[in-house]
Amino acid sequence: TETTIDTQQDAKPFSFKLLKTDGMARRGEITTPHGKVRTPAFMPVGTQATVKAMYPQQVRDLGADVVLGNTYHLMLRPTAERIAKLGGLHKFMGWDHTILTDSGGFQVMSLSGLRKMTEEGVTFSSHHDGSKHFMSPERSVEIQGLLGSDIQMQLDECIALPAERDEVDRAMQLSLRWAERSRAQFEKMGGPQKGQGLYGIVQGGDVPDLRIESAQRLGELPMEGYSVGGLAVGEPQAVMLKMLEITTPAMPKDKPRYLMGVGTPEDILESVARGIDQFDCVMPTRAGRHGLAYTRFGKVNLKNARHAEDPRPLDELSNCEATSKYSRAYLHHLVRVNEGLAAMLLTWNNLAYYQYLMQGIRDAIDEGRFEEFRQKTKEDWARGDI
Ligand code: PRF
Repeated sequence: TETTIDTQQDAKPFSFKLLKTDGMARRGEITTPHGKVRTPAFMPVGTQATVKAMYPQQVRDLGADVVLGNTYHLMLRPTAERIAKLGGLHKFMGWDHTILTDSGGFQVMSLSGLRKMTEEGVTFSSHHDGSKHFMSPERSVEIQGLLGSDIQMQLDECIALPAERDEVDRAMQLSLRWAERSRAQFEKMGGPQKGQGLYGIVQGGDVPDLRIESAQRLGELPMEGYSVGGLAVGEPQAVMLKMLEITTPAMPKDKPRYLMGVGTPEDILESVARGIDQFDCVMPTRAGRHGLAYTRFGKVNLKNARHAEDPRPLDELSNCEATSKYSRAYLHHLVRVNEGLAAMLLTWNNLAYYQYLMQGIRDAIDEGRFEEFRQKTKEDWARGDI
């Protein structure tokens, strides 16, 4: 008989272990070809194959197990084919841990110029040079496979709120059909054999029965995980939390649940309390580049003149150097003169705070004191920075 060595067949399958629950909050562990992801997890955003203003090793040292990349940006520049030729996204960006990629559906809607949506897919013009491109559920999964993404997203249609029920229904049904096509392509690409995962995306806007239908029908498809999309798109926070309360009980219990593009520290805490396991958001990185620091005692706007002669660090008890070593006066100065180090230090601080929050959440669930942790954390934020 013939012996073949196929390393891809040896890959451990994608898996999710639910380790502990505390109320609706869940502690878990995802295993991908690039290691383990402790959940609840915050995934720093690395849209253009970089978490802006951070070295990959710094992101890792803060406790991130996974970063997010974007199909939309990378397909335009430097292209998925070029990244594949260079050995895949992990090698390209120097990140040897898990990578999750968004499918491009959301970015096409929010960033591209002219676009035309059909059953087949979406034709759009690049926000760089106006060049025309086509994205289908199959093409999106193909690109994510070329990138070598460990956790891939189906192509979906996310619409802004408020919207008419008929429009929400149409986009949700289209997203369900695209979920099936994405799954077929993922299997064709050998994703399961490589130990990768494909997540379906629940849509349904702010319409309860559409959310439930989307979650249930998506749950019948054999995905490695399920995302909640179409929230944090213009609706009040209370509406988002209400939708989560309705949606998560209709989702599979034995698979990870990812709330896309969320959010503030408070959004994260409240969403964990409603059964979410994974998050991503540009908030900590973008705010860091705009002079805003997240701390245990809420937000600090370092542009403000009140920091000009303040010798205190942001939080002397933090083990992040950016947070504990540099004075507010210095950070204020760097922000005011628009130095690159301002973005570097504040992004570092913000990602450190987000990962500190996630570790606190995980420990609290492990020890069955999530509710107490939630109250204490909110009290600290309410106290404000003094
Ligand atoms: N779909 C996809 N990506 C997303 C969203 C979505 O609905 C959101 C909505 N908050 C953020 N990112 N594919």
